Amino acid sequence: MRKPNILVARAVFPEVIARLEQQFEVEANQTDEMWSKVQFIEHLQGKEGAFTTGVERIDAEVLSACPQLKICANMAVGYNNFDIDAMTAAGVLATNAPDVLTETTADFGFALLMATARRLTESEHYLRAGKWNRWSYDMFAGADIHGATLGILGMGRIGQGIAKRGALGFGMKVIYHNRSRLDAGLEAECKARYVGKEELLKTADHLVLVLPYSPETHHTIGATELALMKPTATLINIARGGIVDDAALAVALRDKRIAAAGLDVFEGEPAVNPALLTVPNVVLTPHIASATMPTRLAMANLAADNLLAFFGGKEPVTPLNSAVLAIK
Ligand code: 8YV
Repeated sequence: MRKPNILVARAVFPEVIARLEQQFEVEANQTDEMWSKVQFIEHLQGKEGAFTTGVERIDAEVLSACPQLKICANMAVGYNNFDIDAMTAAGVLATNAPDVLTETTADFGFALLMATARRLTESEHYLRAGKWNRWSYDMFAGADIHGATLGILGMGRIGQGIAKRGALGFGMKVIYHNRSRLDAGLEAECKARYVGKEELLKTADHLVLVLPYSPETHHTIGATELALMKPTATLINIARGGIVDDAALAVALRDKRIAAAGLDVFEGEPAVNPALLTVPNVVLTPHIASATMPTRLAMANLAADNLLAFFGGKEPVTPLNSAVLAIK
């Protein structure tokens, strides 16, 4: 029997490729060469399935150039690289990779928060540069985590994981804002209090962003929102580039309108706004919140599970537009 053919758009674990090769004809970009959109389309043409990693854009242009395509499985929980409406209209199933990365990503959100509030990288650079020749009472004095007010914008699974770490591990007061309020049971579990967005911005000592990116959430944090925050506040973005207006943030950090920021995601990444590189009070990491080997392997296997289930005639594990399945 003919095996369905799929494209694996970026380098992933060889054992996951081997799993896929048992059921599919696989073209895998194991060199991890970054393809332009035109090159991506060239490779995708004639393929029935795609294994994507959260950056390859699947939109009307790609879909019309690749009419054989039936499913795109993202190895990421975020799926703003997918135009879901266009995919649904074209009858192409979209799947993502939620849950398996929740705790790892929440760990990282907390790590970035602590590194930022306690000025970890800034002080390490100082030490490495040989500038440390004496102790002083205020040297790299930062902000406390324990007992502080933790604000969370976007209270999905990862936001809830961060809330629990803050409340249960560090005795923080947790407030959150979300499109919809959590039910009372979940609020109690997270020890989190629902507030309006303005109160969140004004009250949080540390504000962590964990909301999905969409045109509606573009620049959720810009100059106006930054001006509402405490001058002592810390801002952490582990959500997506574009949620924060990076240019406005660089100005706010330079002018000390907020104390510090920790950023794992950037507008236009892997490019980083050069102004952010010139301010010392920011911790910058290259989109690694989910990066532990067990978690990345689980994410890759989940994307593979979705492809295998779909072509095996079974229910995909984490579909995003199941309406497509009903039509088939
Ligand atoms: C991914 C992420 O590593 O899952 C997500 O949405 O942002 C990260 O965990 C990234 O999207 C690349 O796949």
